[in-house]
Amino acid sequence: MLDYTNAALVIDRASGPLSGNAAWKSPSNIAIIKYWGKHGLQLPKNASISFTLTNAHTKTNIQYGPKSTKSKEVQLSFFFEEKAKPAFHPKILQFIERVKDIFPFLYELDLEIHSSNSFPHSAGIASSASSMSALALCFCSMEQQLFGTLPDRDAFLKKASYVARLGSGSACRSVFPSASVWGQHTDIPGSDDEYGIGVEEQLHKVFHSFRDDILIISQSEKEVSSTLGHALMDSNLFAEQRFLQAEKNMSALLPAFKEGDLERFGEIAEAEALSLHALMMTSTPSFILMAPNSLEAINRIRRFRRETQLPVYFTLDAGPNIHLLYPSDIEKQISIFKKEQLEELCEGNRILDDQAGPGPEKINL
Ligand code: 2P0
Repeated sequence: MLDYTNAALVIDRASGPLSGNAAWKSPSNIAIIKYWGKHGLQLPKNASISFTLTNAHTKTNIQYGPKSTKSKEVQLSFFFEEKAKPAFHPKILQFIERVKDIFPFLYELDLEIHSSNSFPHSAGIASSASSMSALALCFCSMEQQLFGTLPDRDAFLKKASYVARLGSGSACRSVFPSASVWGQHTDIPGSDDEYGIGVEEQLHKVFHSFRDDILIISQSEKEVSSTLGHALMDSNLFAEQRFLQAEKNMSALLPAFKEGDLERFGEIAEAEALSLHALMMTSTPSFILMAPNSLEAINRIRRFRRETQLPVYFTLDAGPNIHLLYPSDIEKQISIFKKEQLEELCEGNRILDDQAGPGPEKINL
């Protein structure tokens, strides 16, 4: 077990200036082997692997200064897209509470947080991975600025991933380029339940810039919160089988990732997405998170693949939107397919193009 608690990280030991800012741009990610079911403090029931996205990201800037009151509470003001959003305070305060022994200095400063998303508000896209990873990276930068204790890049990212996990499980996979594994798995040396690891070097290069275009089938809010979704696994009749299935799928996916075996990759990606939805359908209460157009898109993708022999596949998150997965060298053919057959299935004909990318970026202000 890693122990990042550090009572020495308090302001009277700080070596740097007490005012400053820390800013990061951090991406969302899309899981290919899904995390669904957790235990303890944000620990996964099975290992998962995801592509780190590029265009879907959150930018967060924390301006901090000496605390202006004697209150023991965290002094926070939060702005989302330049508007004060006190409604977001409880979620951020809960996150800070969870990391209070890791970053005790957060309680000794005034914090003004500005955040914005690159993707539209009402796109039905979960923002917890990008927003929580951006916050975690900012907290680590503040530690480095105030105490100089995180100079090493690998140690910095490992801690950021650990901390991001405490904000939202999937967020711990957002801090590495191309792809990340979270959760202990026998086939992956260094994998751990407490933080994600980067696995870019284990991917064939066809996957380095793999496309993930998001078909916005519905832009409404998620019907099932991830908290509820994970909790439903505690009583799902198929849970134990599911965790075994995920483990096997990971073992089968890793060689496909290494060799660039697109067919095997696609088969596993689709099976994982449909299993995730099957689990929600068989939970009590039960949820059907696909919409009629999700199913129509899946059928069209499979038909197009059969007819053209092109390696285009899909995955889904816990919602109706379809993620279209394909290698970048067939972009032209897929662009025509999207225009002719998929756009009309999307709300406002909306498709957000994205791809695996370089991971978070520090913003120097
Ligand atoms: C994943 N999802 O692996 C899976 C697949 C959605 C479907 O992780 O409660 O927001 O914050 O740890 O990470 C969504 O759940 O859940 C999720 P919490 P999270 O990406």
